[in-house]
Amino acid sequence: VVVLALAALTVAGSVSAVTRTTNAQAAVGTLAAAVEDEGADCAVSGLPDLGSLPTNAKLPDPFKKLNGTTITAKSDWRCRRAEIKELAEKFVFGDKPAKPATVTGTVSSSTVTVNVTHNGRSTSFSARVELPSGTGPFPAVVVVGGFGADTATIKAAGAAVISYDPLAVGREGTPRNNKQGAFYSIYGSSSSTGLLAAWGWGVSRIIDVIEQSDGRTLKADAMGVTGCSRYGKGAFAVGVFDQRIALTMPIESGSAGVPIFRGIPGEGAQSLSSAYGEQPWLGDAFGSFTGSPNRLPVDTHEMVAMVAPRGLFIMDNPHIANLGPRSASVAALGGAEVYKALGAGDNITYWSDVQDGSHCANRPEWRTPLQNNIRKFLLKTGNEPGVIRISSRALGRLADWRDWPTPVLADGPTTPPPTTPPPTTPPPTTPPPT
Ligand code: MCU
Repeated sequence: VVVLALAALTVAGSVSAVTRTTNAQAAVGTLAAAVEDEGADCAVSGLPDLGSLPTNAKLPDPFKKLNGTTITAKSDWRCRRAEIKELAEKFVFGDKPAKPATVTGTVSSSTVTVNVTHNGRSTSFSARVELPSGTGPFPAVVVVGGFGADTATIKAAGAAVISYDPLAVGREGTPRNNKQGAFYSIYGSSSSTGLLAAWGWGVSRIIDVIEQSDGRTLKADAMGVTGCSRYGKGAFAVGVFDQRIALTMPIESGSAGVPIFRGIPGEGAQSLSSAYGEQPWLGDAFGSFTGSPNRLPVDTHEMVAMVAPRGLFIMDNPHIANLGPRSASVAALGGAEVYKALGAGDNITYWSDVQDGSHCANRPEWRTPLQNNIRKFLLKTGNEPGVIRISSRALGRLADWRDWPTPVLADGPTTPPPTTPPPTTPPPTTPPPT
């Protein structure tokens, strides 16, 4: 039974009220998948070629499959998500390869080490661990890069902090044809995969090692990720591409992060050509779209949707137009339609109603929602509903960007399981013996 509940959010000062309809949800503990790519068995066909992409000024319909039909059941989402993943890899991020042939390593109370061997090439990297007080095993939040995340609050909530240096896995400052770092020592310096997918690959390997450990220190099934600015782009990509991540928390991610690529005209966000050219964050294939985002067959609202139904807490700064906070709010609202259709509307929070305008500041407004999200998705001791708090300084309107409805998705499978039909003609009667 689906219970419809109307969650009216507080109108406070400059916050615009957003009213959402959310469905009752399944137990939070089961939201993250046991594997990195839960839809890997979906046979995706019909991926478009670069040359045949239509122009679409609106956000692509997240519910419409590559074959042109619209999904009708919640169970259809996993293979529709697999299509979006393929599109996102092909045209935006570059390929994020599956788990390499050999991943080994160690987990201690101070370090996670990772060793990878694949196709005759080897690499390794490590990350610093800080445990909260109390007795483990602990959930953990991977902090991408060295700034902007409130690590004290994360630990106070009861989660460990894993400080991950993404630059060891995908270095900045290299030309696209000579990428460097652990990822590229395995897949080659001319790999067309961008840094964000490479950074995501590195976090996935950390999770592999935690999974393979004795489980006494860190819990692989209670992992979160966060990071600010370019590392907010990274944190977002980590959560989008690894379904073992139970809670994704990008902060002030800007272009190549949460904001829709199509972009609100005149907002003043970092342009796609600037973001594409500044660092090889996005995949090489994205170069075809910096001047024509309307040809992209995917946009970031669908990357938000790829995180569904898992926990997502997007933090944004409405004071810096260069970060594209209005365009980010549209991505969040668009992706939230998928959360709602899946009955998981309570699992997404977007929060740009903050006072301090400094980039990557430690913000008091986010402490309580940060702790609530950690309790709900990592410790599994809370169930605070998600909220959409868009600052009126940086308000985007989804209605301007979509030409598709949100379907009501059935709970059961689309096609009923085959049953043996009852016999329609009575069996021939044997004539009585004469
Ligand atoms: C918002 O993230 C980036 C931004 O895209 C870049 O243009 C700028 O150089 O750096 C920002 C950042 O990472 O700041 C710490």
